Amino acid sequence: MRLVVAVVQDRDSQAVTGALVKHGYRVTKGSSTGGFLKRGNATLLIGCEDSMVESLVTVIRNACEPVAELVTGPPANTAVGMPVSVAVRGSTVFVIEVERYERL
Ligand code: 2BA
Repeated sequence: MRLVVAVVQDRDSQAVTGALVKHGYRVTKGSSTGGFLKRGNATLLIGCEDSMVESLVTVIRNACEPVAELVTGPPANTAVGMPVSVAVRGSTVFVIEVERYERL
């Protein structure tokens, strides 16, 4: 069993969760905020069998905007007033081994 944690951009979150559910995955979506740009994003928790992880990553990749977004401007709420130019990717994915999984 694995727990996949995927941070996706707000604009892609509905498409990604919809695609995951359509492909049979169980998903929990939480609202989150990126620490650098202070923009809203979504953090998805998906528990699945090891053998399903690769196809899960493919589903996420296909449901996100393919082109990384270039944001130019100062990150909000920082002391640094300098504009920044960063490429925001479709998704950042972590795969964690699960010791125990129960649905009670
Ligand atoms: P943010 O933290 O708001 O980061 C937005 C984008 O700013 C990042 O895009 C990256 O291109 C850039 N960036 C972030 N931290 C930076 C730093 N210390 N110096 C220079 N540039 C920096 P992505 O890498 O696509 O990340 C998108 C969002 O995914 C992040 O939003 C954050 O919410 C999450 N994320 C990415 N990597 C993470 C990690 N290692 N741990 C936890 N969350 C992560």
